[in-house]
Amino acid sequence: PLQGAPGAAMRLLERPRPRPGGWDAHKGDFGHVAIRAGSPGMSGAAVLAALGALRMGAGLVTVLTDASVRAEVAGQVPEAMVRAWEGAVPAGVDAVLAGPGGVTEVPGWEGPLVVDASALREGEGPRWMERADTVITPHPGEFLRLFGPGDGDRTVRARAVATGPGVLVLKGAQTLVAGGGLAEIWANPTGHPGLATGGSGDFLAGMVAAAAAGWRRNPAGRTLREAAAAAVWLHGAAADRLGPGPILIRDLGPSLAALLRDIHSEDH
Ligand code: NPW
Ligand code: AMP
Ligand code: MG
Repeated sequence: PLQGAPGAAMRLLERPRPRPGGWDAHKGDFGHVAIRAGSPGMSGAAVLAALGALRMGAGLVTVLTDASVRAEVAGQVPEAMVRAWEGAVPAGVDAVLAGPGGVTEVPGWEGPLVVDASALREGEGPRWMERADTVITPHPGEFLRLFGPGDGDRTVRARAVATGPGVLVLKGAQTLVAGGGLAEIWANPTGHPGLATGGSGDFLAGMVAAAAAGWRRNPAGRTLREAAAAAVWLHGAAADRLGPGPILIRDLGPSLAALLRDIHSEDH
């Protein structure tokens, strides 16, 4: 059941609807996602984030990774361009994801940004929530690292920290979406504990980054918060479609593809 402070404005996310030129349009409308991810021992996080972005429909994905794992990542995702990180985001990128797989620094990038995993550094939560065009995707442990301990349940805490323009995706069962200038909290009804396994959040972060790139290409459609929420809903629904029980995260890819095909064909 949903928990929240008495009288708190809260509602469940609904299935996102396709819109031409929106987050779920043809791949050319989605734009170019750069993924700053991966390090020795954690190249898989970069691979899964790239797959999440591509399955969400990103037009182009460039992975910017540690030179030592570049070939490993490239071998797993031939659809993505994979380059060694050289200190800057290449020209033409619409949205950047930073953090999965041990990446702690975020490049000097002013555009749409998704911050996840290792880039969610201690005490830096308030700074992210003040940044426009930004989505942060902490799990509860990362949330604690970002914002420190506080009073109240996670809904109360999400509302308390998400007062600026940044978007907060607080992951877990019934992931919360907050911020972006809206007081209402959204709770995600999709997904199951099979998602609680390595790589799940990395795949989601890639999906959110693709949604952010789509938003950048078509800002008159959904808001960034709505785009992020759509990715959260689809990530859970792709898991639901695989049935209950443990999930191999890369299987979310084909499941998401089938789900998007259904959503598109119902709409046309
Ligand atoms: P505890 O002790 O487990 O209860 P970290 P990470 C807590 C990469 N990966 N509710 C947890 O608490 C990621 O991308 C790479 C409450 C612990 O204190 C990152 O870069 C993979 N608490 C890096 O690994 C696949 C929770 O948070 C701390 C919680 C580290 O990411 C795996 C753990 O957080 C992984 O994605 C919850 N639901 N969840 C790859 N194949 O390359 C966690 N905590 O230390 O940031 O560890 O999330 O594994
Ligand atoms: P991470 O911890 O970064 O790998 O992210 C885990 C992902 O799995 C997030 O999208 C969570 O919302 C999701 N997840 C974890 N546990 C559950 C659960 N019990 N029910 C639904 N989704 C979950
Ligand atoms: Mg994670």
